[in-house]
Amino acid sequence: MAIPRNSIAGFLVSAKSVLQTAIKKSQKVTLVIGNESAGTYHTLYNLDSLTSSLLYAYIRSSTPTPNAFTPLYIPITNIPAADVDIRPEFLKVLSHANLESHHLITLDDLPDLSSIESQLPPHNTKWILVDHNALQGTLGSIYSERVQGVIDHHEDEGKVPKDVGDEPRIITKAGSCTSLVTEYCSKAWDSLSSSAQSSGAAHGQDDASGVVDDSAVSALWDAQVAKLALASILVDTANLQSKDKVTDHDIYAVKYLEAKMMSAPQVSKDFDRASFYKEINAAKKDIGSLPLRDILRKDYKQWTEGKLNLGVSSVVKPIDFLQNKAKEELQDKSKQEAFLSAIEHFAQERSLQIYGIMTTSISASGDFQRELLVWSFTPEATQAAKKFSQIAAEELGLEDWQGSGGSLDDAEGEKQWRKVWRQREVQHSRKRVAPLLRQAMS
Ligand SMILES: [Mn+2]
Repeated sequence: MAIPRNSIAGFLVSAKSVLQTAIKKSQKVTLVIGNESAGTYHTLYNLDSLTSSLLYAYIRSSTPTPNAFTPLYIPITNIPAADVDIRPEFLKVLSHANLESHHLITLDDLPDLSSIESQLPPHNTKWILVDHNALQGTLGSIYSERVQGVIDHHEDEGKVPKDVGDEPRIITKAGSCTSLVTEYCSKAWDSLSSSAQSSGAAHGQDDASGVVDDSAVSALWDAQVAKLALASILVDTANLQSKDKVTDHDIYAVKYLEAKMMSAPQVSKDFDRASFYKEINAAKKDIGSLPLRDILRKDYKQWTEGKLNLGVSSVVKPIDFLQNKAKEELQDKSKQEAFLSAIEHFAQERSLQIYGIMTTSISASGDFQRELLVWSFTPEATQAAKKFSQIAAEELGLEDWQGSGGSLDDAEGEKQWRKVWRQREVQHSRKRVAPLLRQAMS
């Protein structure tokens, strides 16, 4: 039994309420989930995971197989609700499908992790993985036996059973997992579009469309979902220009999704692939409206070496921007004081002995540039930080830095130590800088 056809927004509203009822009344649920954000350590969860789960759940719920575990597939966005708002590219993409962050079903909508086993017992659940193929973390420890289906473009970890019944077990190379989901769902989606079985009741909910007949409504809903999916594929393949990423799956999916969009003039009339790609990509860097704390935790990783905790934030704006941001938030201080007190607080919240900030930006003359800040807070950490500045100086091309508000260095003390550099060897990202810091700590 298929659920009545609806817009993606309407679909998510019903799916959220079905999940709430299922938790309360101990009913069965089918959950579709993307790559996890790996707890407090880093934030991998990206657009591809989001749109893969939305597309799969939306199409499969409208066209379930007769012996499906449940007719409804609920897409779980594998991050807390608060983490949606620190991803401007999510908000931008969602807006193209008439969605807002509150529509998403996030980890906050699952029961409290301490009681999750009692409120959402494993035998009541079936999980489909998209954009990864091994359920991780707390969810993995409770539900990994209940995974019965996967579509992914990472290396097969062999965790998903070979026999997954009516669900797919597709793990193959593609630029974007969303391309594989599109391909898998295309037949079902086409039958859905052609039957245009939109429910009469749903018309009232579709406020933005202003259309009346069923096929036009259905075409608009299709186009909105297609645009969501398209955004991920374009971002993951650099607008199909990245030679080492693009596969035939991606090329097929982009064609397919654009055709779906073209059937709804409201969506397709101003559409241009290159400018759409540019718009979504620009949104990733549009962090100006976020509070400083969210900017620092948006792309953050943490490690422990011996007794020392190290945290490193990567930021797509220069330190001057961060100082001005801090000043806006703490107006009675100078911008240096405001910035330093904000980042010290950030490090304290996470019990860090060493905190680093790596920035990337484009200079006025168009050059890609990097800055690196390292701050140690204890004598032991200070030894490590000084050691880092010696062993890494040459490889990273570290040069003294001065911002518009002057130097931020405090390189005299034994207890605390702080230094900001311009990093001339710009090819080295956190993937290289963090190991160098950890090496100095051990
Ligand atoms: Mn992916």
